[in-house]
Amino acid sequence: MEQVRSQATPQPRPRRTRLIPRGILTQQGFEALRLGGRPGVFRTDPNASEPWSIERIAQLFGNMDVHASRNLPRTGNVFEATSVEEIVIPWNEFVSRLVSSTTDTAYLILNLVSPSEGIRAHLPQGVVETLLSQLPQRTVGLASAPNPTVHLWLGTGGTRSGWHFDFSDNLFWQMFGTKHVLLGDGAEARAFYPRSNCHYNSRVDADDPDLSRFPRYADATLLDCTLAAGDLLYIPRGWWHSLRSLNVSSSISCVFGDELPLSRHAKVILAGGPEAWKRVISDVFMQGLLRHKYKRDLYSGHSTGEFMYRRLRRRLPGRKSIYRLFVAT
Ligand SMILES: O=C(O)CCC(=O)C(=O)O
Repeated sequence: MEQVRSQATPQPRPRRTRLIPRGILTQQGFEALRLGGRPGVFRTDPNASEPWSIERIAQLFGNMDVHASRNLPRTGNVFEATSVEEIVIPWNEFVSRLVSSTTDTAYLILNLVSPSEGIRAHLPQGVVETLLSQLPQRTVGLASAPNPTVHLWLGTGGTRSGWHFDFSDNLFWQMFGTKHVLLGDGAEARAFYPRSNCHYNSRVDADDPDLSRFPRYADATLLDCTLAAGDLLYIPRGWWHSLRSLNVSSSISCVFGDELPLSRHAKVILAGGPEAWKRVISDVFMQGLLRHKYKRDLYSGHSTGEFMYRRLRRRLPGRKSIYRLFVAT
Protein backbone atom coordinates (compact mmCIF):
# COMPACT_ATOMS: atom_id res chain seq x y z
CA MET A 1 0.00 0.00 0.00
CA GLU A 2 2.74 2.46 1.05
CA GLN A 3 4.72 1.58 -2.09
CA VAL A 4 1.74 2.03 -4.40
CA ARG A 5 1.07 5.46 -2.87
CA SER A 6 4.67 6.66 -3.12
CA GLN A 7 4.95 5.57 -6.79
CA ALA A 8 1.71 7.26 -7.87
CA THR A 9 1.77 10.68 -9.58
CA PRO A 10 2.38 13.44 -7.03
CA GLN A 11 -0.86 14.38 -5.30
CA PRO A 12 -1.97 17.88 -4.35
CA ARG A 13 -1.03 18.75 -0.77
CA PRO A 14 -2.54 21.29 1.63
CA ARG A 15 -1.11 24.78 1.22
CA ARG A 16 1.19 25.72 4.10
CA THR A 17 2.00 29.14 5.51
CA ARG A 18 4.76 29.69 8.03
CA LEU A 19 3.64 31.10 11.39
CA ILE A 20 6.31 33.61 12.42
CA PRO A 21 6.94 34.53 16.12
CA ARG A 22 5.74 38.04 16.99
CA GLY A 23 8.28 39.23 19.53
CA ILE A 24 8.04 39.27 23.31
CA LEU A 25 4.68 38.35 24.84
CA THR A 26 2.61 41.24 26.17
CA GLN A 27 -0.98 41.41 27.39
CA GLN A 28 -1.81 43.83 24.55
CA GLY A 29 -0.22 41.70 21.83
CA PHE A 30 -2.06 38.64 23.08
CA GLU A 31 -5.43 40.43 23.27
CA ALA A 32 -5.02 41.65 19.66
CA LEU A 33 -4.42 38.09 18.51
CA ARG A 34 -7.29 36.68 20.55
CA LEU A 35 -9.69 39.28 19.24
CA GLY A 36 -8.89 38.27 15.67
CA GLY A 37 -9.36 34.59 16.58
CA ARG A 38 -6.11 33.70 14.80
CA PRO A 39 -3.22 31.59 16.14
CA GLY A 40 0.20 33.11 16.74
CA VAL A 41 3.55 32.54 18.42
CA PHE A 42 5.24 34.82 20.92
CA ARG A 43 8.70 34.66 22.38
CA THR A 44 8.81 34.85 26.16
CA ASP A 45 11.49 36.68 28.07
CA PRO A 46 14.45 34.23 28.25
CA ASN A 47 15.76 36.03 31.34
CA ALA A 48 12.49 35.79 33.26
CA SER A 49 13.50 32.53 34.95
CA GLU A 50 16.29 29.97 35.04
CA PRO A 51 16.16 28.02 31.73
CA TRP A 52 14.52 24.60 31.87
CA SER A 53 16.49 21.48 31.01
CA ILE A 54 16.17 17.74 31.37
CA GLU A 55 18.39 17.90 34.50
CA ARG A 56 16.27 20.60 36.09
CA ILE A 57 13.02 18.83 35.37
CA ALA A 58 14.44 15.51 36.65
CA GLN A 59 14.82 17.03 40.11
CA LEU A 60 11.36 18.53 40.12
CA PHE A 61 9.11 15.78 41.47
CA GLY A 62 11.69 13.37 42.90
CA ASN A 63 10.47 9.78 43.00
CA MET A 64 6.74 10.52 42.83
CA ASP A 65 4.88 7.79 40.92
CA VAL A 66 3.43 9.00 37.62
CA HIS A 67 1.36 7.45 34.83
CA ALA A 68 3.06 7.41 31.45
CA SER A 69 2.69 5.79 28.02
CA ARG A 70 5.42 4.03 26.08
CA ASN A 71 5.69 2.29 22.75
CA LEU A 72 3.87 5.12 21.06
CA PRO A 73 3.40 4.69 17.31
CA ARG A 74 5.90 6.52 15.08
CA THR A 75 3.61 6.17 12.06
CA GLY A 76 -0.11 5.91 11.36
CA ASN A 77 -3.09 7.66 12.93
CA VAL A 78 -2.25 8.19 16.63
CA PHE A 79 -5.84 7.66 17.78
CA GLU A 80 -5.92 4.18 16.27
CA ALA A 81 -2.72 3.03 18.00
CA THR A 82 -2.85 -0.41 19.58
CA SER A 83 0.79 -0.84 20.63
CA VAL A 84 0.73 1.67 23.49
CA GLU A 85 1.62 0.47 26.97
CA GLU A 86 0.39 2.36 30.04
CA ILE A 87 2.88 2.27 32.92
CA VAL A 88 3.23 3.64 36.44
CA ILE A 89 6.82 4.69 37.04
CA PRO A 90 8.70 6.96 39.48
CA TRP A 91 9.15 10.40 37.89
CA ASN A 92 12.96 10.44 38.17
CA GLU A 93 13.16 6.97 36.62
CA PHE A 94 10.93 8.07 33.74
CA VAL A 95 13.23 11.01 33.10
CA SER A 96 16.54 9.15 33.41
CA ARG A 97 15.56 5.86 31.75
CA LEU A 98 12.77 6.50 29.27
CA VAL A 99 13.11 10.07 28.15
CA SER A 100 16.82 9.55 27.54
CA SER A 101 16.21 6.35 25.55
CA THR A 102 17.08 6.54 21.85
CA THR A 103 14.79 3.68 20.86
CA ASP A 104 11.59 4.21 22.86
CA THR A 105 8.80 6.72 22.32
CA ALA A 106 7.38 7.57 25.71
CA TYR A 107 5.12 10.38 26.94
CA LEU A 108 4.02 11.61 30.32
CA ILE A 109 1.10 13.99 30.66
CA LEU A 110 0.52 15.46 34.09
CA ASN A 111 -2.46 17.59 35.10
CA LEU A 112 -0.89 20.30 37.26
CA VAL A 113 -4.06 21.95 38.47
CA SER A 114 -6.08 19.02 39.66
CA PRO A 115 -3.72 16.10 40.19
CA SER A 116 -5.60 13.05 41.38
CA GLU A 117 -5.64 12.38 45.12
CA GLY A 118 -3.15 9.53 44.63
CA ILE A 119 -0.61 11.75 42.95
CA ARG A 120 -1.15 14.67 45.30
CA ALA A 121 -0.01 12.57 48.23
CA HIS A 122 3.40 12.13 46.57
CA LEU A 123 3.87 15.71 45.40
CA PRO A 124 6.74 17.54 47.04
CA GLN A 125 5.38 20.59 48.85
CA GLY A 126 5.09 23.69 46.68
CA VAL A 127 6.47 22.21 43.46
CA VAL A 128 3.34 22.71 41.38
CA GLU A 129 2.87 26.22 42.80
CA THR A 130 6.46 27.09 41.84
CA LEU A 131 5.97 25.75 38.36
CA LEU A 132 2.68 27.59 37.87
CA SER A 133 4.13 30.83 39.18
CA GLN A 134 6.78 30.70 36.43
CA LEU A 135 4.36 30.29 33.57
CA PRO A 136 4.61 33.07 30.98
CA GLN A 137 0.87 32.54 30.45
CA ARG A 138 0.36 34.54 33.66
CA THR A 139 1.36 37.67 31.73
CA VAL A 140 -1.96 37.52 29.91
CA GLY A 141 -4.12 37.24 33.00
CA LEU A 142 -4.49 33.49 32.95
CA ALA A 143 -4.43 33.39 36.74
CA SER A 144 -7.86 35.03 36.77
CA ALA A 145 -9.35 32.82 34.03
CA PRO A 146 -12.01 30.49 35.37
CA ASN A 147 -10.94 26.84 35.67
CA PRO A 148 -7.83 26.67 33.54
CA THR A 149 -6.69 23.14 32.71
CA VAL A 150 -2.91 23.01 32.92
CA HIS A 151 -0.95 20.02 31.64
CA LEU A 152 2.76 19.27 31.63
CA TRP A 153 3.93 17.23 28.62
CA LEU A 154 7.29 15.46 28.83
CA GLY A 155 8.54 12.95 26.31
CA THR A 156 11.08 11.53 23.93
CA GLY A 157 11.58 12.71 20.36
CA GLY A 158 8.92 11.28 18.03
CA THR A 159 5.84 11.75 20.26
CA ARG A 160 2.86 12.86 18.17
CA SER A 161 -0.50 14.22 19.20
CA GLY A 162 -2.47 13.78 15.93
CA TRP A 163 -4.95 16.29 14.44
CA HIS A 164 -7.48 17.39 17.08
CA PHE A 165 -9.00 20.57 18.49
CA ASP A 166 -9.52 21.86 22.03
CA PHE A 167 -12.85 23.20 23.28
CA SER A 168 -11.31 26.37 24.80
CA ASP A 169 -8.30 28.58 23.94
CA ASN A 170 -4.90 26.98 24.49
CA LEU A 171 -1.71 28.84 25.42
CA PHE A 172 1.07 26.38 24.84
CA TRP A 173 4.54 27.09 26.22
CA GLN A 174 7.64 25.20 25.12
CA MET A 175 9.90 24.72 28.18
CA PHE A 176 12.75 22.95 26.39
CA GLY A 177 13.37 20.88 23.26
CA THR A 178 11.60 21.50 19.95
CA LYS A 179 8.18 20.58 18.59
CA HIS A 180 6.79 20.84 15.10
CA VAL A 181 3.22 22.12 15.00
CA LEU A 182 0.63 22.21 12.24
CA LEU A 183 -2.59 24.21 12.62
CA GLY A 184 -5.80 24.27 10.61
CA ASP A 185 -8.84 26.56 10.75
CA GLY A 186 -11.78 25.11 12.66
CA ALA A 187 -14.11 26.40 9.96
CA GLU A 188 -12.60 23.87 7.52
CA ALA A 189 -13.92 20.82 9.39
CA ARG A 190 -14.79 18.92 6.20
CA ALA A 191 -11.13 18.92 5.17
CA PHE A 192 -10.16 17.23 8.46
CA TYR A 193 -12.58 14.27 8.37
CA PRO A 194 -13.68 14.25 12.04
CA ARG A 195 -13.72 10.80 13.64
CA SER A 196 -17.20 9.35 14.12
CA ASN A 197 -16.67 8.40 17.79
CA CYS A 198 -14.82 11.65 18.72
CA HIS A 199 -15.55 14.60 16.42
CA TYR A 200 -12.66 16.59 17.97
CA ASN A 201 -10.10 14.11 16.55
CA SER A 202 -9.31 13.65 12.89
CA ARG A 203 -9.09 10.51 10.74
CA VAL A 204 -6.22 12.09 8.76
CA ASP A 205 -2.64 11.25 9.71
CA ALA A 206 -0.81 14.61 9.71
CA ASP A 207 2.56 12.97 8.95
CA ASP A 208 1.39 10.85 6.03
CA PRO A 209 -2.06 11.94 4.83
CA ASP A 210 -3.73 9.44 2.52
CA LEU A 211 -5.36 11.73 -0.01
CA SER A 212 -7.06 8.89 -1.85
CA ARG A 213 -9.15 8.30 1.31
CA PHE A 214 -9.27 11.93 2.43
CA PRO A 215 -9.20 14.04 -0.76
CA ARG A 216 -10.68 17.20 0.82
CA TYR A 217 -7.61 17.44 3.09
CA ALA A 218 -5.72 18.79 0.06
CA ASP A 219 -7.99 21.88 0.21
CA ALA A 220 -7.00 22.75 3.80
CA THR A 221 -4.76 25.73 4.42
CA LEU A 222 -2.28 24.80 7.12
CA LEU A 223 -0.15 26.98 9.34
CA ASP A 224 3.22 25.56 10.21
CA CYS A 225 5.70 26.39 12.99
CA THR A 226 8.52 24.89 15.03
CA LEU A 227 8.46 25.76 18.70
CA ALA A 228 11.77 26.18 20.52
CA ALA A 229 12.42 26.78 24.23
CA GLY A 230 10.58 29.89 25.43
CA ASP A 231 8.09 30.07 22.53
CA LEU A 232 4.44 30.50 23.46
CA LEU A 233 1.84 29.40 20.93
CA TYR A 234 -1.74 30.64 21.03
CA ILE A 235 -4.22 28.11 19.61
CA PRO A 236 -7.77 29.57 19.46
CA ARG A 237 -10.54 27.22 20.54
CA GLY A 238 -11.76 24.97 17.77
CA TRP A 239 -8.56 25.25 15.68
CA TRP A 240 -7.17 21.89 14.56
CA HIS A 241 -3.60 21.21 15.69
CA SER A 242 -1.12 18.39 15.40
CA LEU A 243 2.22 18.30 17.24
CA ARG A 244 5.35 16.18 16.88
CA SER A 245 8.43 16.46 19.10
CA LEU A 246 11.69 16.59 17.22
CA ASN A 247 13.76 15.65 20.29
CA VAL A 248 13.41 15.22 24.08
CA SER A 249 11.04 18.00 24.99
CA SER A 250 8.70 19.41 27.57
CA SER A 251 5.80 21.85 27.27
CA ILE A 252 3.01 23.26 29.43
CA SER A 253 -0.45 23.79 27.95
CA CYS A 254 -3.07 26.02 29.57
CA VAL A 255 -6.57 25.56 28.21
CA PHE A 256 -8.88 28.26 29.52
CA GLY A 257 -11.79 30.63 28.94
CA ASP A 258 -15.15 30.19 27.27
CA GLU A 259 -15.95 26.89 25.59
CA LEU A 260 -16.82 26.50 21.94
CA PRO A 261 -20.59 26.97 21.50
CA LEU A 262 -22.65 23.85 20.80
CA SER A 263 -23.42 25.14 17.28
CA ARG A 264 -19.71 24.90 16.37
CA HIS A 265 -19.58 21.30 17.62
CA ALA A 266 -22.70 20.53 15.60
CA LYS A 267 -21.04 21.87 12.41
CA VAL A 268 -18.04 19.58 12.95
CA ILE A 269 -20.28 16.59 13.62
CA LEU A 270 -22.24 17.35 10.43
CA ALA A 271 -18.95 17.41 8.52
CA GLY A 272 -18.34 13.83 9.68
CA GLY A 273 -21.11 12.56 7.34
CA PRO A 274 -23.86 9.95 7.82
CA GLU A 275 -21.53 7.34 9.35
CA ALA A 276 -20.64 9.80 12.13
CA TRP A 277 -24.25 10.92 12.69
CA LYS A 278 -25.37 7.32 13.21
CA ARG A 279 -22.53 6.71 15.64
CA VAL A 280 -23.31 9.86 17.64
CA ILE A 281 -26.99 8.97 17.97
CA SER A 282 -26.09 5.45 19.08
CA ASP A 283 -23.53 6.76 21.63
CA VAL A 284 -26.01 9.31 23.05
CA PHE A 285 -28.15 6.34 24.01
CA MET A 286 -25.49 3.82 24.92
CA GLN A 287 -22.98 5.96 26.84
CA GLY A 288 -25.18 8.91 27.73
CA LEU A 289 -28.54 7.47 28.63
CA LEU A 290 -27.59 3.89 29.50
CA ARG A 291 -24.13 4.79 30.90
CA HIS A 292 -22.31 2.03 29.04
CA LYS A 293 -18.54 2.24 29.45
CA TYR A 294 -16.70 3.58 26.44
CA LYS A 295 -13.27 2.34 25.29
CA ARG A 296 -11.31 5.54 24.72
CA ASP A 297 -8.87 6.24 21.89
CA LEU A 298 -5.37 7.33 22.86
CA TYR A 299 -5.37 10.93 24.23
CA SER A 300 -9.15 11.15 23.95
CA GLY A 301 -11.83 12.13 26.40
CA HIS A 302 -15.58 11.53 26.21
CA SER A 303 -17.14 10.14 23.04
CA THR A 304 -19.10 12.67 21.01
CA GLY A 305 -22.36 10.96 21.96
CA GLU A 306 -21.61 11.20 25.67
CA PHE A 307 -20.44 14.81 25.29
CA MET A 308 -23.63 15.79 23.43
CA TYR A 309 -25.77 14.03 26.03
CA ARG A 310 -24.06 15.95 28.87
CA ARG A 311 -24.30 19.30 27.07
CA LEU A 312 -27.98 18.82 26.20
CA ARG A 313 -28.78 17.68 29.73
CA ARG A 314 -27.26 20.91 31.10
CA ARG A 315 -29.67 22.89 28.90
CA LEU A 316 -32.82 21.15 30.08
CA PRO A 317 -35.12 23.24 32.31
CA GLY A 318 -34.61 22.52 35.98
CA ARG A 319 -31.47 20.49 35.08
CA LYS A 320 -33.58 17.34 34.69
CA SER A 321 -31.66 14.60 32.93
CA ILE A 322 -32.88 13.16 29.64
CA TYR A 323 -32.86 9.83 31.43
CA ARG A 324 -35.27 11.07 34.06
CA LEU A 325 -37.35 12.79 31.41
CA PHE A 326 -37.83 9.78 29.17
CA VAL A 327 -37.14 6.71 31.25
CA ALA A 328 -37.55 7.25 34.97
CA THR A 329 -40.72 9.32 34.84
O1 LIG B 1 2.35 18.58 23.01
C1 LIG B 1 1.66 17.68 22.59
O2 LIG B 1 2.14 16.64 22.16
C2 LIG B 1 0.16 17.79 22.57
C3 LIG B 1 -0.39 19.04 23.17
C4 LIG B 1 -1.82 19.23 22.79
O3 LIG B 1 -2.31 18.58 21.92
C5 LIG B 1 -2.68 20.19 23.44
O4 LIG B 1 -2.25 20.91 24.36
O5 LIG B 1 -3.86 20.29 23.06
